[in-house]
Amino acid sequence: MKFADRTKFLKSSEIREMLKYSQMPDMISFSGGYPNPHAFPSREIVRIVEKIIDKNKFVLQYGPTEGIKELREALKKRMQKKGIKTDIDNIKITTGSQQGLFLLGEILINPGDNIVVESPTYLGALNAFSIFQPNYISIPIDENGMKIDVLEEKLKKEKIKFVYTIPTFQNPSGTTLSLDRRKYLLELAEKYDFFIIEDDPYSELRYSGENIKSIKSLDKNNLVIYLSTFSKILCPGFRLGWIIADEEIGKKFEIAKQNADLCSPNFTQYIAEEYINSGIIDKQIKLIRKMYKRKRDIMLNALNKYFPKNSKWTKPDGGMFIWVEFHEKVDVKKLLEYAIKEKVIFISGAPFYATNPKYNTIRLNFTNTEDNLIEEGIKRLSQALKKIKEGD
Ligand code: PMP
Ligand code: G9A
Repeated sequence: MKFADRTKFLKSSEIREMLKYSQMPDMISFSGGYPNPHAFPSREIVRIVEKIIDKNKFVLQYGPTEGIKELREALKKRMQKKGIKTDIDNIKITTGSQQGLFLLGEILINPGDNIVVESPTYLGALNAFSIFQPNYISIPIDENGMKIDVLEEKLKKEKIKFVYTIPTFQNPSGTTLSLDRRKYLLELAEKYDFFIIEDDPYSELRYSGENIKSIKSLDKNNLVIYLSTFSKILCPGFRLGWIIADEEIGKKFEIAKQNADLCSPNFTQYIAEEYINSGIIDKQIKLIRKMYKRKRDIMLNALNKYFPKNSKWTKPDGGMFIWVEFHEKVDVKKLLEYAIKEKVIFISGAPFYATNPKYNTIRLNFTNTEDNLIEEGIKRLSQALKKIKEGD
């Protein structure tokens, strides 16, 4: 056998697989959670590069594994404004949050360890963790996020290593964990001695409702490992994220990162630092919110207009996704085949479940489609739905 035994647990990402379809001419893609390219601050990036490239000899150099100090300082201040008090030594820059998830899996998961995930959850996290062979415990969600009372019942019977949660504008469902549940989760983490991995790429993208404190900002005992990313507030092409963790985890994480990629690019880190310190970031986030709010509303209206009344969908206050649950008889695999013919794509819901997938669910991204094509795409999807019903 050529490959290592653990490659049995390597799973390819449905999001990546759909990329080939999204590049076809005339295809309307609601698949990948891609920011809108019009939301990238391209001109500002050019100006920043011109400003720093000749002046700073470190911009094109290798850098420290934990990330450049200047960016960690800028993030420390920014995090403080969000109620997260941290020292720069506890902040580690990552090559996207995806790397953060993978390296956390590497340093925390033993084969067979119980880890708790939301049901559904971000499939990229499941794929990153799975190679380390955890035993997944899935906890259902409702419109207020993970059902913490169901978690508590599990905890009475089983010891767990950590809970992985995307509490704000979750990928894939768009739902948000209520403040009460955040507090309740923290109480359980203390009582039953486990970590919380709080994955927070979307909280800056709020379009309605009131801000809710991050779990990390409520955490007095260093039980929360926090991850965030520049992918949705600057651009994913930079491949930059960060984690905030206590000293012990941070040190081990840093060594794992040394071995993975030595360091994240200095080039993009210096640009990100200037993007924060110049204040461009806040203007840009305002613009992004305005654009995405409009797109969310167009998609919700179109769903109301075209989708069958026996299906239901989430109404997110932010983020990038709407989660649809069809009538049980709808076979989403078939729907995708018909949808591709109608020139519209989405991501099937099943791969977002660690256990017991619901095959009648789909995820719709609303950020990367032109306004005038969102309604058209939903109309095409409803036509595909009608066709599978007719057995066409
Ligand atoms: N976590 C979640 C919940 C995500 O939705 C994503 C991708 N959008 C990531 C992590 C990875 O993001 P990135 O590597 O681009 O920072
Ligand atoms: O679609 C998402 O959830 C984010 C993007 C992931 C990817 O490009 O694989």
